[in-house]
Amino acid sequence: MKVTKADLRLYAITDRQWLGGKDFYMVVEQVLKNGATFLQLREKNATHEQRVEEAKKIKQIAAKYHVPFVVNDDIWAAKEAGADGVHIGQSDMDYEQARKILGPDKIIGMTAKTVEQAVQAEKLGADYIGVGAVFHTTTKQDAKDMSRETLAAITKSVSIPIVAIGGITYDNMDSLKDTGVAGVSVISAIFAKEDEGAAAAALRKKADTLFGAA
Ligand code: TZP
Ligand code: MG
Repeated sequence: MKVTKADLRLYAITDRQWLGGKDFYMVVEQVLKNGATFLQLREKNATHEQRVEEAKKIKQIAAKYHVPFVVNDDIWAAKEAGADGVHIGQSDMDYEQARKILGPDKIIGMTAKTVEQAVQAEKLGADYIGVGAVFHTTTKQDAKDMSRETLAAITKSVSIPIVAIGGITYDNMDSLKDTGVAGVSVISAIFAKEDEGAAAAALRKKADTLFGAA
């Protein structure tokens, strides 16, 4: 298994818009040093070339902390930078293409919002699934939050590990405890904080107690 449940305990997704003048790579390093178990580079406004350069640098930092590192959407950037894999949305085409480009050993994560999509993602060969939005979020404009019942039904329907996403904070993550998720995936709960490292450490500690220390 390329991605374990423990890998998904605290899944950090980058978003530069929150960082102001801070050094992106220093912040990423703080987040990894303080307990993030998975990292996704998600920079929607970057060009492909910028993304490749960023991914190359982040790959080194993630490797130093033995944390799996994937690139959002840009399969070729993941390939060119030698990232551990890619995270893609809801398209079979994307999956087939990504697997062809990256090969059997790389991680491909997919997003799912329904049981049908989750089952399909597992069937295609996805290594893990991101499910959400589980709470209201303003970070992704088109994200709609789902019921706890839908989330639990999705986790029951597949055997690959699932990470919850969308509007998750230190205070609200308790309600995800018995939904079957392996962990939580966050953007603003880390990157919008003054001290990103401290935020990651607190989230990790709580995630370990909620989703089982490993
Ligand atoms: N996909 C579904 S919700 C979301 C994405 C990328 C945004 C999550 O951001 P935040 O700040 O953790 O709510
Ligand atoms: Mg996407």
